[in-house]
Amino acid sequence: MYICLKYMEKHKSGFVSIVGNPNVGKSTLMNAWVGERLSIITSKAQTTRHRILGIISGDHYQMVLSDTPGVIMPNYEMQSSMMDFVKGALEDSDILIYMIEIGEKKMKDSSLFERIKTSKIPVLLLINKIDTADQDTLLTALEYWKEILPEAKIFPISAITGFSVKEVLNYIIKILPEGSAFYPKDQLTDKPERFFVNEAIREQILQFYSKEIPYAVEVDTEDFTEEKKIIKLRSVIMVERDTQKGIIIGHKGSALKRVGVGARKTLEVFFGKKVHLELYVKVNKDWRNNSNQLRRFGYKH
Ligand SMILES: Nc1nc2c(ncn2[C@@H]2O[C@H](COP(=O)(O)OP(=O)(O)OP(=O)(O)O)[C@@H](O)[C@H]2O)c(=O)[nH]1
Ligand SMILES: [Mg+2]
Repeated sequence: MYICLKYMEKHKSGFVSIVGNPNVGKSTLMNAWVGERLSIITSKAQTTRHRILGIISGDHYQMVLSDTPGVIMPNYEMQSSMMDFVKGALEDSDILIYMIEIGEKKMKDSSLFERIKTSKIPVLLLINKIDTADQDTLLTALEYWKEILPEAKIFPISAITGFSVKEVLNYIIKILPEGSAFYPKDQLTDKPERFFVNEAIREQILQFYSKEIPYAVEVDTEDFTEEKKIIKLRSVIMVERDTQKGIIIGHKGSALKRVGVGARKTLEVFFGKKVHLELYVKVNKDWRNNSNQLRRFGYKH
């Protein structure tokens, strides 16, 4: 009797987390691998505030990626919750991706870095943004990091140009543990549709407003009604103070309108449908330090 080995390939699955300093390109890499804009990307630090799963499945594997907030030393309760997402991701991963950008020397929280350094699971160190550096800078970085993290497998990559992005994915699939799938094979993420609406609006706010404004903002989508040809949305932009409300709205509502138009365009591509978006602005005093509000917005469980 013949048994064809090809068809006996064992199924692999595992949790893979991407952690690192803010703005190094974690979300850019996750989106490139998943092939969807699951995480918002901006040039500002602390763009990602939640742990966002991106599920990548093939016939013989499933890799459950976690994109996480950039590591910081928290000033607000919200930021402490963001760091709890990072710690949670470190705790339940099978494989850890520690992403740095070229030129970077250390993590913003040394105790978290110690955990990565002494981690019992495989660690991949991805040196991102190599499209911005010359060969000498890269060689210096490789030598530096080999000494700091001798156990890690190091890959220089460019998440934006795609350099080595596929190779790293193939390597991870190779070392995933054996096991069955955790999620249905056609599922892409754990987050509900409203989450992506909130994030698309926050992305516009991060892009358009300067200084503290984007960090004082939270978005809550109160109504999500899907009809045959259109999705109707009503979302509230929450700020901490009256002065911030005025800035968000702008002269005769012009600034708010710009946010709405930008978010609508993003969401029409994301959902593949026409979108009608109504935006409101409300003051929610000191929400970043209020446990109940943080629970309501999904920062605490
Ligand atoms: N030149 C270059 N820029 C990159 C690369 N990858 C990401 N970026 C840019 O770096 C900035 C930050 O990217 P994100 O993916 O939002 O970074 P992040 O690590 O998720 O940031 P946080 O969510 O704030 O922690 C954006 O402007 C990206 O376009 C890369 O390979 N090369
Ligand atoms: Mg991010």
